[in-house]
Amino acid sequence: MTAARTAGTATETAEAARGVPSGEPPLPLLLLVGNPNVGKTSLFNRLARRNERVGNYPGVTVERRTAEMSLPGGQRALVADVPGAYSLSARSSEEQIALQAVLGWADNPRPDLVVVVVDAGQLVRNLYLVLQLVELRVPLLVALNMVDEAGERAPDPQALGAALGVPCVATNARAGGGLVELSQAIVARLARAQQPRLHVSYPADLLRDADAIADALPAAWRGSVERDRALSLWALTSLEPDDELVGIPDELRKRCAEVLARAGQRDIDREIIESRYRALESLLAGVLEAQPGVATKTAPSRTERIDRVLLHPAYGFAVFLAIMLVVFQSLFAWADPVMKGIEALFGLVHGLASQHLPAGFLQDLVTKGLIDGVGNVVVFLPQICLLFLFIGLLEDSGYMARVAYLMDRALRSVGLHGRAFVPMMSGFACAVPAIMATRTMERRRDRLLTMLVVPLMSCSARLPVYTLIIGALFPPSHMFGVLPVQGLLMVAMYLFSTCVALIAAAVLGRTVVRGASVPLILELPPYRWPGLPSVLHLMWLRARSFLREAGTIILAFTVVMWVLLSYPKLPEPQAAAALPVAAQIAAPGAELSPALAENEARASALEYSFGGRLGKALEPALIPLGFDWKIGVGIVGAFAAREVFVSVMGMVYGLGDVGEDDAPLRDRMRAETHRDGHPVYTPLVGLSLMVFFALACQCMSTLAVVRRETRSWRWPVFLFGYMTALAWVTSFAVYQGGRLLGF
Ligand SMILES: Nc1nc2c(ncn2[C@@H]2O[C@H](COP(=O)(O)OP(=O)(O)OP(=O)(O)O)[C@@H](O)[C@H]2O)c(=O)[nH]1
Ligand SMILES: [Mg+2]
Repeated sequence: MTAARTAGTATETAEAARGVPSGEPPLPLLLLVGNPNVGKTSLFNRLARRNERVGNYPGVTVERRTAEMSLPGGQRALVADVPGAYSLSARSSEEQIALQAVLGWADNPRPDLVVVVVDAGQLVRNLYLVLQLVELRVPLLVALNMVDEAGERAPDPQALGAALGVPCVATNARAGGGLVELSQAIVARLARAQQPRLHVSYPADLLRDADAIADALPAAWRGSVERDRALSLWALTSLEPDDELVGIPDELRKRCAEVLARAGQRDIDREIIESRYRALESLLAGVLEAQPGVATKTAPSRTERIDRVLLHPAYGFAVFLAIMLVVFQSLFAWADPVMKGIEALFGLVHGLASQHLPAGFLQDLVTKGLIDGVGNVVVFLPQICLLFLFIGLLEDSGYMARVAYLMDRALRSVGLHGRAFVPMMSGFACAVPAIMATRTMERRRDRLLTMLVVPLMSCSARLPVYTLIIGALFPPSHMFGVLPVQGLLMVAMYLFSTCVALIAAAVLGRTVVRGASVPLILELPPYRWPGLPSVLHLMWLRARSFLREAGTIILAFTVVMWVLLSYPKLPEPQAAAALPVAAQIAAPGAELSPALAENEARASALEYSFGGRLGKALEPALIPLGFDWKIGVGIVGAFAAREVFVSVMGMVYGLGDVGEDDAPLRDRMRAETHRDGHPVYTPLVGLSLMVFFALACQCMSTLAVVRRETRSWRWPVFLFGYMTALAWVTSFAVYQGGRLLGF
């Protein structure tokens, strides 16, 4: 192996990071880098037989991942996948991750071979990064990926490799083409160093500037003259007073500032970029001249033709709304049979448990607490699966990026960074990865603003709550005879949350986190047939995490809530005394029917419990929103995780009412009345409740991830406060406004 190794403690750290027991020779480390959306993770998955997330839009991977792989001849190696980067300027945090991984900075082990993945159809743009890597003299190999898609436009790998002086292999990471050749090239390249051929001629002034700071570079970074020069140019263009790069010596920063001050009016960035593009143009002219017609495209491509409709300001939105409607209506229509099956299954288990367990505390805990509580949540599994199937199909086809394009104006007009789109869309699934996806943004201000509004997007945990309420209070019907009302309401909730998120961004961006917005330079990926395995894999991951959550957090809180709702028990004399009073309130002067008496006795017991008292204590704050104390209990439970609302409501009505014990929750909610006989759940209450759930910050994991990403408690506290206040005020406006209008 010829790769340079850092000596002493640096090597030890590197080996520890590779998980190699001391004493054994370290495994060679391959690093996959490249522009966003070129297929790095697809290649990583192929090489290491992993199943990491891929998607047809830039910025899917946001963290470094390492795995073991085997090479021809039985040799083992480590392969690492990092976020995509257009260059190594390190202005965004993904570029920083890529740069540090390439150079072995900040506790990263230094790679033995950098495999730069290139989109064969986008050569000019992709080669800029290749050129930077060549200049840094890192051991390099080019994987010319997506050759299937580039078709005739793909350059000849031999010719390109010869021009760069770097081995080059054609691959199709999606279908697994060219992998054997790639592995062989990796083995050959690990065994033998090769001098790259690509050379950039920079203006003499620039070279003098670079040489003026070269001796301030730390000794551990330095190498050949070319490498030192490349690092100096990098430092000149990348070091900024507010960058978050660690380990940069003060002397280097000082020297750069002096050179830049001396340069005066000269635009150093431009001089560098222009010189590099000149070098690339002449290189490509050489490579491509053997393939006439490669660079010139004539007929509009399939993607361009589809985009004429889907990006059209009017048709584009119409198609978007139609797609949303189809998606959400099918959540109701298609999931229903499976949901009924799951309900029946839990009913069966409930029945069995009641038969076999002795009556009393244990039976109640197991049947009413555990089985019903978890069953009421798990029943939404088919909808979660369907939602992620659709999200996966839309993402992988490249359509989601078009939605970003359509939304870009709206995003910018409220002061959000154009790149906020990816986190906002991911927010439809779950706020936690969405908040992590804000790492693609360069400025802290943009990241913060996006983090503060992403939790407003309707995540999949809200889906069970919406479905329960819509299913209970809005019977299936059609508007104008064709548009399904349930689906429309669901679309409305999603649009509502998006609009509120945009408005919140506009307000917060002008007050709490001020700053101007940056235009979106979004690269639209080509349309592709979604890869079914990766879509199904995404669906499975989500289903698994939903079930895991149902079996852990939700289960735990359900049990806690069950105990709170069951204890303390109403003392016997009080229970007896409560009856006539309750009956008197319920129907003055009337005979007390046994069913009503039983019902009232249970309601009094519920009110007497800790949970009931908590709900009662909150009732004054909730009545203006149209909620009674029982809903209050559900809302308290939901602050742990939104789905807990569903299980708590199941218990509240299971414990507090008589009736068919196995009647679905939505039927029981529909039948629930106040003591004066009015229904508790009117459509207006349902709407107010959905609005509350859309806007309140009821998710501990979200707060934890904001704390982690901002490294401060200030922002999660602020997030929680503002969202909860917003939820209360908006529900209040909806409920009171609706009543004024006579609903
Ligand atoms: N046709 C074709 N599609 C590919 C190929 N390699 C990857 N893809 C598709 O390209 C898209 C992007 O793939 P990823 O592996 O996520 O790309 P990435 O470089 O890791 O992307 P980021 O993490 O966002 O930087 C996915 O839709 C893949 O299915 C290929 O060789 N041919
Ligand atoms: Mg990736």
